Amino acid sequence: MSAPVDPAPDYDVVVVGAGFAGLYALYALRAEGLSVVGFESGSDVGGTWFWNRYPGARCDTESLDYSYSFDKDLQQDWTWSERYATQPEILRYLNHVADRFALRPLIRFHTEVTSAVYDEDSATWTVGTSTADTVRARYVVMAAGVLSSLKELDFPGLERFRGTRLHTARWPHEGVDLSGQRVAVIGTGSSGVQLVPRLAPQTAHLHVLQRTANFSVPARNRPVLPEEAAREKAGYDERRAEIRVSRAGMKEIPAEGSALDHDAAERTRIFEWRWAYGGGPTFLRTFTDLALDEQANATAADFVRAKIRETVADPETADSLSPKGFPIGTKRLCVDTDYYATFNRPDVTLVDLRKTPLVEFTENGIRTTAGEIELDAVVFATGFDALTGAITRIDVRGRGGETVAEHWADGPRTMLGVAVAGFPNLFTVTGPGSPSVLGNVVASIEQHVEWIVDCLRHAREVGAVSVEATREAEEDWSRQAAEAAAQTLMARNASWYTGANIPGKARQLLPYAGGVGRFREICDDVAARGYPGFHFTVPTPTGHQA
Ligand code: N01
Repeated sequence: MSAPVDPAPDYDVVVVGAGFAGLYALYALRAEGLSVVGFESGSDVGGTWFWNRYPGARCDTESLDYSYSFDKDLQQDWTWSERYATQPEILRYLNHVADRFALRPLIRFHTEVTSAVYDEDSATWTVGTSTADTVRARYVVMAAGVLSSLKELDFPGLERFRGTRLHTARWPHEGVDLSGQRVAVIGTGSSGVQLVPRLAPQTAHLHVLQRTANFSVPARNRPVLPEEAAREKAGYDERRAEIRVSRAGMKEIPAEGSALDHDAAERTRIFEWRWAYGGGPTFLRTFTDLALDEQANATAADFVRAKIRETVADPETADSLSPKGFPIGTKRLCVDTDYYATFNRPDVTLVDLRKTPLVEFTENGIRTTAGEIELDAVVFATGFDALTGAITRIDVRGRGGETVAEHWADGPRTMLGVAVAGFPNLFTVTGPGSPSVLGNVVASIEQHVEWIVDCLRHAREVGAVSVEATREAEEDWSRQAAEAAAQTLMARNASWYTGANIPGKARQLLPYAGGVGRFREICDDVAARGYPGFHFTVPTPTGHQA
């Protein structure tokens, strides 16, 4: 490490992506006085909420929490209309943020970042794109999303199918009219479960192709009443302060102790109350130990299975819809409005792929072992290469030409989910090894971006041209993340949380399971102690790095 340092890259920072993370990174870095440019493959801002326009798409963290806290006037001026905002409303919000803070001019749209190569001599990144655009920057901030890289569609014979093909995460912006058509939805995760009740009333017949039944709980969505909005806004500072130190980054109804401390009747009464009034994924926090203890977890799983049997009229369909063989919540809990009841419609058929596996696509539909299903359209709700895919699909090369994909071949290793050893001046927002998807991701995005800005300020104050996580720190954090994972049931099950949905992907719990509040404390402590675990390279007076 001793070479002249190039003083003049094109920008201080390149930000990849213009969703919640990218927009806030652009805002905060510019406010720090840094020159920034954003690249976004879409034609506009929004990220996840730009792409996932399928009917029924909405958030399952309460809107009051799933929104930026960095600007008090913004949070006072914006009023959410529903407890859980729809995709169009969240996209309107992000457009409002982009305009209000004049972020759009910083972003080059229709431009996908394809490569980022670190030059050790000049301590800069050269960022290549799908257009002719190439820029050189001191830092790169990856804000490309945690659920944005699509899982490959590897269905036999797919190219033969002559009907319409749709993907929930690439839904046509002009919408699509499926009325009177024979449609199949493949996939029953969060996207499929939201889509199915909305498609069923339109289509002539809807076939829901389910490989693994997952648990779903009711959203209990409702309008936000004006007096409620006023009350929440008056107490917004306290609400935000509370969620910053919370386990999941959102306001919650307190848990009722251990599930095993109550007798069966009392436990059921408490579950019933949550089911009716709680709403959303906080069902998993009805008791303190549902995510940690198999016996406690089984009480929640049994409760939801009983609800499915109560709701679905046909016992065989109810049985197929009942998840088996894994604890509730170890695959991301789904949140729905009328999902199970939709299977009581005569024009909806559940195709249980465990009983009748999908064989191939044909010209006219899909063949399972039970025969051919004739279709006009197929919707893929088949998921993502979560947390790592958006980074590894880019040719990111650090020291010695090593790629991030190579570095993570045996599973992602990071320092605090924000930095990767051997990749100086590269930051990942809500990357693997941070709480990320295990809670309100917007709260985690703000925490990570603010930490990155503080770190870059520190680099400037000490005159550093590069900052890099050390290998020892990365190893140590990976060990701590693995220890936190080992406390949970989630780490033991096959799901996208553990990389199991992508063939060949190394298996480990991708996010940090120690909680949002605890993670913030750890990050703040690292900053307060002058960034142990990070190496800051300061040029010597001769213009060389040391
Ligand atoms: O994707 P998923 P998603 N043949 O991976 C099936 C967030 N989100 O888009 O389990 C047949 O969860 C697969 O089956 P299996 C949220 O974090 C939030 O639904 O692998 N089936 C599964 O059923 C969520 O978890 C909201 O056996 C195949 C489904 O496709 C994450 O995004 C809304 C298959 C994929 O489910 C991803 O959700 C939407 C194959 N070859 C998304 N391949 C909110 O509510 C895959 N499947 C906030």
